[in-house]
Amino acid sequence: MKRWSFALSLFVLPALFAGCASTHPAATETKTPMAAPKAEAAAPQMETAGPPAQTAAENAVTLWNFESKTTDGWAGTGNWSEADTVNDDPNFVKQGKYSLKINAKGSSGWNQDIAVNEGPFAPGFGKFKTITMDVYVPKESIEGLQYAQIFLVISSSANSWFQVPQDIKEGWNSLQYNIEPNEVSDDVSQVYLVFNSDLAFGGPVYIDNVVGEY
Ligand SMILES: [Ca+2]
Repeated sequence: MKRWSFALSLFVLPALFAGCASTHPAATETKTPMAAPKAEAAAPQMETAGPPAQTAAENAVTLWNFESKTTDGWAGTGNWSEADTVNDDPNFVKQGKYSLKINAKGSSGWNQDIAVNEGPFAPGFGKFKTITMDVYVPKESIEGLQYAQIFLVISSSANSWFQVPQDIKEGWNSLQYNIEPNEVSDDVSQVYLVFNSDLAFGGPVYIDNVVGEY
């Protein structure tokens, strides 16, 4: 929650100070008297946000970690409507107590119905440079497959179908999806995890610790 409020301040404050000639924090403070009244009201928030050194370290937002003991809005559609559940087996959790279990058994080829999220989404979603996540693939889920991938697909007004693929292998995978500039705007409507494989998955895949970085 702390990160969320901080991330919010990252975007609110620059917007409030947009009237100033410079966005440098020191320059902004000295120019506060020239700014509109609402800019003065925002000054105490800037103090709680801390010095620039902390800003650099706090450039990530946890998007989904499933510690709410829910799927955090992830669900399958159509024939896959029962595919997404929350997992509490610690063997398949990277952080905390819970992860997302996607039952991919029988999924073959391109499957964009297996995991869809319609929000609400974290503020500033359109400014992420990367989205990372930890994925656990049990041996029996992927055995015999020549290739298996999870595409991250982000739908927004900038691009209704921005997609990035990543290969997955048996065991833990640390996946990083690079977001191209101007391909995702803040008005995200859906995020998909699209499964793609040559043959059918034999079981579930677990997702945890999905993080967006600016
Ligand atoms: Ca977790």
